[in-house]
Amino acid sequence: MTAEYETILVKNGLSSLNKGKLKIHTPIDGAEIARIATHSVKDVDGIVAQSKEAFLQWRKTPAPVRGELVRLLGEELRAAKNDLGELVTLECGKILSEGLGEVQEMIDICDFAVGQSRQLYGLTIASERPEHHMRETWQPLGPVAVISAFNFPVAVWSWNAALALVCGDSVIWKPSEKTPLTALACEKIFEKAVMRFKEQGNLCPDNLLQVLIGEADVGQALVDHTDVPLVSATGSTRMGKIVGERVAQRMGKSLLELGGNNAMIVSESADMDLALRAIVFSAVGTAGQRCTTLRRLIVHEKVKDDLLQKLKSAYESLAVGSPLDSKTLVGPLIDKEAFTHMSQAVKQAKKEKGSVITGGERHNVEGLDGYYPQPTIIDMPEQSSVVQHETFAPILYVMTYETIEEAIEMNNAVPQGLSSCIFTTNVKEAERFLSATGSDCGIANVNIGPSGAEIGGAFGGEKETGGGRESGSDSWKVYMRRQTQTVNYSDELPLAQGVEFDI
Ligand code: UN1
Repeated sequence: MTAEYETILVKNGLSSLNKGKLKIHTPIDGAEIARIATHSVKDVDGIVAQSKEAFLQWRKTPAPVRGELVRLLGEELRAAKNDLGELVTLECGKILSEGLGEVQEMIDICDFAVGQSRQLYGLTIASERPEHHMRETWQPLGPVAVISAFNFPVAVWSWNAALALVCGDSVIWKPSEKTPLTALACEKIFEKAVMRFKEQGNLCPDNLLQVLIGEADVGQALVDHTDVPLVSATGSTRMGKIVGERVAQRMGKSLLELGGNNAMIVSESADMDLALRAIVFSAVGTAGQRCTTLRRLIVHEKVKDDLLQKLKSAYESLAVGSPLDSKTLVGPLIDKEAFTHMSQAVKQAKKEKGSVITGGERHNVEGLDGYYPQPTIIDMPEQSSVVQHETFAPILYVMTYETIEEAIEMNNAVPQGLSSCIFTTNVKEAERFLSATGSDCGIANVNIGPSGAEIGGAFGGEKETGGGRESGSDSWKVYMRRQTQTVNYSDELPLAQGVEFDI
């Protein structure tokens, strides 16, 4: 391990982690950076029991006071932004600017959740009976399991945790086994916030946040636990189908944020410079490893050749290299397996009559033994099988269209439904894309790429993306139990619907 890596670990309070069976490698050059202990299936019961105990106390804390803890968490994250951002880069390989952006996303959701802590609004409802009150109240739910993926190792946890905490829930976090170090660093940051919260004279239960490190079997025990009313899981559709089914078996709630296969329609009237920049960021950023990554370019046949030519030269000028280097725009894929999937997809695309416009291979970065991908564009005759599939790599498939109706149909003709966008200066096309007969995705943008959403909106998608919504808007409601309350303050007992039942 280099001195630079060592410094990043030390700054995050993670020095000399060299015991345990889980080996962590940085995707930058494959070096082992830590060994850590893992939990086993038999630990899960105890962890859930502790979480439940924490919940039983925490739910009694007034919501705005719970918000104060999250405010302090936001402050601690501000202080830790640079260090944690570097750790994100070291552990998952995204470029430093994106690592920092990810921590900013955490800060943003903390701010949002603090405001939300004073706005857990219910309703008062008109009762059909005289001298009766009806209302809808949102109550804390219980221990919430958060299963996060390697590609947003900390932000997605914070979307869930910040809201769950103000809603009165405790949190058990199972990070990806590829990125547990960032989770351990966040646990330490959270502990600092708890300490300051207590110094202010507030009560805070132990084990409000617990990090559970382990493989699929440990995750499964958590998912199956009946004392965990909500499982929020981010990852592949394959994983989500297993989690969703298991949680449904025990009638729990799940919040699933799964694969995307996001498209951009580029109309004849589009501002091509704008489109070009948006395409490159959203298709190549994070080395194509966002669930919101642009994977399908649906371009009007009249502008295709020109756009492809510009794209090709933009792609070939991109700096591929160490994500810690500020000039780099494309870092490594997470591991060898990810590169194998990329190669298989390129091979399959060729079989399906695609022609590779640029890229397709591993990029050799002098002195770094990581899996650096060449940003890849493949011209496809149609949205054949490989295009239907989410491959977590910087591969952009390009198809053409003639009419806007056809383009929208193509946008919707995949199993996933996360994000989508159109580049156009034609208001009719834009509004059609945003209408009930337009994009079928959870996110639909005009003149903005499909990735890089702000936290203020609800984040998530339809179909195989899993249907969950997290982060902004009213996503907080999933972390609470909705209760309909009716109070009779009369001397009579009128029954609803006029039913008579005299005894
Ligand atoms: C993910 O890839 O799981 O919209 C989340 C975006 C980010 C979040 C991506 N704000 O691209």
